[in-house]
Amino acid sequence: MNKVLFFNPRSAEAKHRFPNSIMAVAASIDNRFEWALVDGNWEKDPFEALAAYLRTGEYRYIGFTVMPGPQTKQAIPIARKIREQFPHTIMIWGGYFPSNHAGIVLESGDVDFVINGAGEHAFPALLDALENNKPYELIKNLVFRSGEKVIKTAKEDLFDQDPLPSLPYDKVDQFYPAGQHYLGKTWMGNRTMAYHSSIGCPFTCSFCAVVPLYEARWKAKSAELVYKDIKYVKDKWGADAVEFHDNNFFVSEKRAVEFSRLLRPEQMNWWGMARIDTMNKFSDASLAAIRESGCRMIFFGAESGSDKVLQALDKGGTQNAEQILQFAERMKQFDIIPEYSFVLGLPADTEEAVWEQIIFDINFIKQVKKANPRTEIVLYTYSPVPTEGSELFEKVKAAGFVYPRKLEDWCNPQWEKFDLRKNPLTPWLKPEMIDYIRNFETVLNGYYPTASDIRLNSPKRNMMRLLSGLRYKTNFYRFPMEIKLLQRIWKYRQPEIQGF
Ligand code: B12
Ligand code: SF4
Repeated sequence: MNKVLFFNPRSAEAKHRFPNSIMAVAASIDNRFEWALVDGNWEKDPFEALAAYLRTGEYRYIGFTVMPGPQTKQAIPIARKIREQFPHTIMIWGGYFPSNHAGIVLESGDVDFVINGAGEHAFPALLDALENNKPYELIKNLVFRSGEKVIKTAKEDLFDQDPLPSLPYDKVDQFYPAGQHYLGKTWMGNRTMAYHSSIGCPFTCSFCAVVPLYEARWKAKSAELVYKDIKYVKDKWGADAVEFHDNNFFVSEKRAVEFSRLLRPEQMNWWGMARIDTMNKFSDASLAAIRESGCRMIFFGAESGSDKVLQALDKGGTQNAEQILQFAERMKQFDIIPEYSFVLGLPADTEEAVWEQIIFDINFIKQVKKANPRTEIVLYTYSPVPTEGSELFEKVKAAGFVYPRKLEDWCNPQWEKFDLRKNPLTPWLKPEMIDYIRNFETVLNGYYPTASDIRLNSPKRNMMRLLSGLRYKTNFYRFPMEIKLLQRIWKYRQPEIQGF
């Protein structure tokens, strides 16, 4: 039987976490195929590490997981080298980048198959077909080339998560001892683990990359199973905090509360992502139970303070500006820090309208801070994802925005910045607007330094606040060099780039 080699390209500079994407698909073939893992986060020369396995001649299949940004930067050139030096290897990519950009990935000629969305059924089915020379054309969630054509098969319904095979923690530990590699020091704990307890999201926000993959579907592991996995990692490797990487952990109030009750005796801090309108419906008793179990901070997509923009973003219809402010206020009584992300720089009919929206949202963010100064703010600039058919994406295309035409172009520094949602190449967003947003961000981070930076002690925080106060209060954000200098010296962290 041929073996399978998995590659997790470098995704962060530090604080590496369990490669959950690879672990989910590796679990699905664990009892049928021998497999090995190369984690680009831990290899000086990841190509060499992969090549060492491939030279044995035992590995016919190689699976890459690729999210946009830094992972593409490592994945693209390495895939090319593998194609050149090991041409008989069958290369299969999965994850958000290839799922959303399958055409360009396959047209490169370096990748043979893309798994579009969930891989737990599609991947073993594909390997079975290839091993046994059977047709693969009817396997769901698959994209491949047939001559010059790119063929996308039907999407599979999301399946129940509990019956899936257990995550291969012990096997991963053999390649990269988990205690030293996958539990990091964060503001929540000394040995923070990452866990992914549900797949997809039931909403259809028009700017979000999750929508084309999971088409408004969501399936979760039961509270018991999530607890069992976390307890396993705690008992075996000493995890003392958990980051939930689910797109939307809190879809079910019942599950969140059940899980909280189970976790409470373990005394672990935790963090997850949610929607404001969903959580605002949670009872006070539920929110209290969640906090008592160790939940310290929750990430919410606030997106904008304008109801018109929220509508254009298709935020589900029930989230509005008033609610965003009130909810920030409500979280104070539970001592849970709300972490609000905003998407600035959406397309509008005129340049003035783009400016107006930016200034409006910046002022709104200041209102949020007034309502609850502990609210953490994460500022993104809108980087289009191909949410085909949405009004927003139609507007984006009409404005002349185009994605790179070749896979290797995604490695250009400008497209990397696009992925980081810091400096998108959208035609309506002028450089001075980006400067304005980034300068405001610097002043905001100076006046309200993030609670998640464990290196910033009180004197440093006070110093930054003092330095930024006048600018913040007078809306003067231009050239905040003095704050930038301090942030550089103290290596101020940005959660959205450097990991949660
Ligand atoms: C963890 C994570 C990170 C971490 C990386 C962790 C680390 N320390 O190494 C950090 C914080 C660094 C990060 C950063 C970024 N991330 Co990120 N990240 C995630 C997150 C939350 C979880 C990924 C994960 O483990 N999923 C769990 C697995 C089980 O799900 P999955 O990946 O979808 O895998 C399934 C399928 O896709 C498929 N599959 C996946 N891989 C493979 C491989 C093979 C071979 C096969 C067959 C199948 C397959 O099968 C799996 C099981 O069904 C996702 C959101 C999410 N919930 O997935 C965002 C997400 C992938 N990130 C995203 C982005 C944009 C980024 C950034 C580029 C930008 C940003 N500002 O956020 C930065 C890059 C900065 C940087 N320095 O790397 C976006 C991608 C959006 C898009 N346009 O496609 C996502 C979807 C978040 C979002 N909702 O917007 N990220
Ligand atoms: S609620 Fe969040 S994860 Fe779900 S579609 Fe909207 S932005 Fe995406």
